[in-house]
Amino acid sequence: MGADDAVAFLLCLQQPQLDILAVTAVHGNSHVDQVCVNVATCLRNMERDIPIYKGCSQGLLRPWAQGTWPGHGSDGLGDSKSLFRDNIASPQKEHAAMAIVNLVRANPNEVELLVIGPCTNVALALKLDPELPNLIKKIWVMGGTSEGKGNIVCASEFNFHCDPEAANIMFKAFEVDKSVEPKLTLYPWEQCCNHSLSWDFFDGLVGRKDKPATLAGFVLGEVAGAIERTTRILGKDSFYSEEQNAKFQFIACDSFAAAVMIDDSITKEIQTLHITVETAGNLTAGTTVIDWYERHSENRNCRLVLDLD
Ligand SMILES: [Ca+2]
Repeated sequence: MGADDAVAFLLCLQQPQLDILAVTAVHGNSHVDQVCVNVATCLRNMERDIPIYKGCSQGLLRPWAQGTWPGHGSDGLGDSKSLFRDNIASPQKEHAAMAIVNLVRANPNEVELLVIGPCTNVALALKLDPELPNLIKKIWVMGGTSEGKGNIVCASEFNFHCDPEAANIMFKAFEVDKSVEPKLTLYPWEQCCNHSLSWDFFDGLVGRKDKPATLAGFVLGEVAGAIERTTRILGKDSFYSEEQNAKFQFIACDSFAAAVMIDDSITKEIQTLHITVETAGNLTAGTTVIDWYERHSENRNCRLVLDLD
């Protein structure tokens, strides 16, 4: 869990219509053990109790590659001292991949997955139980690119680059006939940049400028603290130029995929097509390969979000 994962998680926790069965932790912006701590810390602060399952600490074939973007903070949770709590919840004994299998099996055609980190746990679950795509209701993924503008290497987005093999397995598993609507919706990196929120709006959410301070607003302000120091405030922590800061403002990538899951009607443009992920290549591991003209694929597997309201 990095800072934007935490924002997405807070958004989900604020939706009374969502019945959140579990949180499955995976390597990514933080080590998987730290991810479990971060999830438990968010839950404690939000006064919620949801089972946490610890998953994979590295990719299927690749070691853990921690991102270096400072917006997550060194702990992935904004380096907030105010969120620290004693006696936070420990993960369940079951592995995250087994938990996905068992929860989906126990609730056939009812479970939706929100995938906002590397796809390793999901790929492992799909290999443990190849029937899962028939039993999962929907799967919402933040990752990849729609225009080839990588954010970790030139051609690849972070989540897919961390575990290209897992992302490849996931897309393959959700292939369906062209007459059928795919269950998988992908929210790509470029659409995160295209729909950044203004810092004025953020100030309202976290209870500044005479807006009422809520519990969720307080937690949001803390988990997004390093994002704010990195991308808003010019100074020693600032990662970008003043011009870049002004252009992009508040981008909490994973929260867009969560928002689309919560209300699919906010999408303005979706293209249904076939996607796979490059697993080789010196420069392109994890690159999203899109069959834009449907010349190379017998089937489809993805609803690709290309614009939001
Ligand atoms: Ca993430």
